[in-house]
Amino acid sequence: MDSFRRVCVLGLGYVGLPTAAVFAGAGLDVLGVDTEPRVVAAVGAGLPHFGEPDLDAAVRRAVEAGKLRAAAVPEPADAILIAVPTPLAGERAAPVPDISRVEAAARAAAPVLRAGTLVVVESTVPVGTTELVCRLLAALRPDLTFPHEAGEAAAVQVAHCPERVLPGRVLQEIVHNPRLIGGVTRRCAQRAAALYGIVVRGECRLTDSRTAELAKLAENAYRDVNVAFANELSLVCDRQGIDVRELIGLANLHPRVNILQPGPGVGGHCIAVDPWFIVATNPAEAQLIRAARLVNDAKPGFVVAQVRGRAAALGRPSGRPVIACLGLSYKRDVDDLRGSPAVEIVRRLAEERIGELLVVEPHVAAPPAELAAHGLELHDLDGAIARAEIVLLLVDHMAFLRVGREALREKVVIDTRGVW
Ligand code: SAJ
Repeated sequence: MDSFRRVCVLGLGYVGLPTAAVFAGAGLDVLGVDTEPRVVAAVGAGLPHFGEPDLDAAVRRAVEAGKLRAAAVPEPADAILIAVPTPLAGERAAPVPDISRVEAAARAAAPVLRAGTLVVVESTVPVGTTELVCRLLAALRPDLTFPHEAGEAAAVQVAHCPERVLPGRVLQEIVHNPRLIGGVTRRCAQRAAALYGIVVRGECRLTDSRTAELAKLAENAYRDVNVAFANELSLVCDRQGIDVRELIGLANLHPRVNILQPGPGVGGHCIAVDPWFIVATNPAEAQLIRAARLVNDAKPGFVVAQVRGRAAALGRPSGRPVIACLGLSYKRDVDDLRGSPAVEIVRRLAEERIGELLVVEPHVAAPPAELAAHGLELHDLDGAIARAEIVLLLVDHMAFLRVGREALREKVVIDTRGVW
């Protein structure tokens, strides 16, 4: 019977910190490790450094119980989880995965490995990265054996168990989602399944590390392709003078059709990123996945053109109508602005000096630097709508759904989410 008492989580971001809190909540001794001193200080004090429902209480409880600690460097543990970001690098038209943080985490973990340690890569990674981590660890620890060479007899086990949690529902989904357990060998997968079995209530499905790596990428590419289909339909409908929401509602009456919703573009650090991990290594095969990325990346430009056109049609002598821009985050009811199409749209409107922009984002305290650089500040919802001639809804936050028809009367409304 495998027993895991001590777990070390490398990377205390939106996956690593909730994961650390969940294992600590199950009674394990968890050390959270991060290279950012500010993150270590915050977590050590029981305070998450980003917003996520129920995370505050979970982290505070775990720290108060002495089950969760934070540090800058790893300590020996029964299991070491790597949950660091894997962003894109290179040119925007043909980006490539940057796995340098995974490599750095593996290098940081190497000195504390011992016979019996399980290493799990949770970060979303290109196919082959888990085996690459094995090779890297083996080079640094010639005194230990690793599964890519020693197979089932290896002293250290290595697996890929990709996170699949949806921001906004992370704590529930860590526990209740089915989990992919990709072992470099069968024994690696079995040990990882034993670890996740402590907290995961969903099915733990065992496979090899390469299949688990591609399955995770395929999930996000699937969603990206489906959103791209909806976004492409929105362009077709715009040209044909057809209401795309009505169209999708009608098409979805078909029992085997389920079209997603068009929006201002696809943002965040997963769906807009991970498909490129497939394209970068399979450029000839991944034509559809690449096309979907390009369709979704072009959508902010379409929204900017819409606003430009509607602003010009108002015919203000100053040429600059007041535009309320509602929402900056990459999706509803989160405070995450990374890769957000809303931020891109507002920045491009500011660069082109289209209108006087009143930005509203109830989930953050200050505008991001790229908007502050244009002198933009945050405004309150009611005041911004009252002053605006054009109301541009970019994110379907709950707070915006309550805006009454009365408040929007005689305004030009551009609702990129179709909620009004
Ligand atoms: N979006 C639309 N229309 C839709 C659905 C989404 O425009 O009908 C947009 C959103 O507004 C947002 C973007 O797509 O800008 C992505 O949002 P999302 O809610 O689809 O996904 P993420 O990026 O928050 O989280 C995804 C999830 N993956 C899948 O649903 C397949 C999550 O389970 C993953 O764990 C996460 O990526 C990740 O970390 O990889």
